Amino acid sequence: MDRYNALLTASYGRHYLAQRLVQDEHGIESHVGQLIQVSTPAKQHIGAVGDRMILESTSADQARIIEIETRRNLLYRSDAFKSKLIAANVDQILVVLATQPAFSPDLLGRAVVAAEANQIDLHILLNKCDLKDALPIARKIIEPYKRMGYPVSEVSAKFDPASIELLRPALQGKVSVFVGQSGMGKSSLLNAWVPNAAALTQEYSVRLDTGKHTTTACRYFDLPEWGRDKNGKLGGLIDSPGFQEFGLAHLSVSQLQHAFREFKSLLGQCRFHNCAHQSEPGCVIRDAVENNEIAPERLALFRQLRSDSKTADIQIQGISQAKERWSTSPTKPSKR
Ligand SMILES: Nc1nc2c(ncn2[C@@H]2O[C@H](COP(=O)(O)OP(=O)(O)OP(=O)(O)O)[C@@H](O)[C@H]2O)c(=O)[nH]1
Ligand SMILES: [Mg+2]
Ligand SMILES: [Zn+2]
Repeated sequence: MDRYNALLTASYGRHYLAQRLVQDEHGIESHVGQLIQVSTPAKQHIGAVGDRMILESTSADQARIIEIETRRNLLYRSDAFKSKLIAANVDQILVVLATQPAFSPDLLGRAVVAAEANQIDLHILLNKCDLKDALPIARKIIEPYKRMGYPVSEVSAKFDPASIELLRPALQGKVSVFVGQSGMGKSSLLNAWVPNAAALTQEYSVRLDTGKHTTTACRYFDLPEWGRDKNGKLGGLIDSPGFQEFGLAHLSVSQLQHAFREFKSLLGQCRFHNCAHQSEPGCVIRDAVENNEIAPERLALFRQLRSDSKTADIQIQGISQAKERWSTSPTKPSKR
């Protein structure tokens, strides 16, 4: 049986598409050839776009998964009942916000926490900056993140090509995944950076049989030639469906604390070592909020995530069991 390495390039529910991974004489890797339909024996959502796999041919354009390679990272969201994989092995999260419709500050906060917990770089894109009226409010919500050191770029996918071009260096050689609510302009940004994206999207949906629900699939797109870094590695963009809820119930309390960048220098300084930063006396995090060093919304988000976290045990087990069954070891955090 023909076995080969492949990249998972699209997922829609339990349907996956993949392409063969090949290396040229300089060791530069690319995924090439027709889209292969990948079947999953177990009734499990186990693959994510960006996964590297060993496949075994079952027909000319179909294969089954033999193994999923150990992931550098896995971005997913979950609540107490289920989890949804977004992407694996990414270098950077692009959080897409818009001036209009107004974005959810909570979702922004959660995307930032997810990035930190996975040690994935994050870049905030404020799109639709051509709509000036709503710009001040959007800027105000993003301001605390700018102060914490997260890069923020103001763009207009539709009306400011220069703002799009300016970001090319930030994408070169990296695999970036869009995260954001519906209607923020993720696909518009994709189309601005990847001119053939619309055609490939069409091909993906025919092969995935998504019908009209193309936006519910996650899909991988290569950048054009400008997207190579100095070593020749070509960057990619993963378009994901918009979502309203970014559940992070799978993160432990300890993971959560460390995922709040501005808490880090204060951790361990509260009077109680297991301080929940609620109403305990001698809480330095609460002090920092009172002194305007930490935004109150951030402490509120931490408390919310902390209370969600308790209910997550069953789900975490589910995920690790699925991984064992697929002979992939647990996600290791990526090195920056
Ligand atoms: N004014 C303005 N409108 C934009 C801009 N970018 C995108 N839009 C519009 O915003 C709407 C949503 O854009 P999409 O790119 O489909 O948004 P999305 O984030 O991919 O949405 P989902 O796929 O549903 O998650 C479309 O009507 C776009 O034309 C922009 O820079 N300025
Ligand atoms: Mg879209
Ligand atoms: Zn405290």
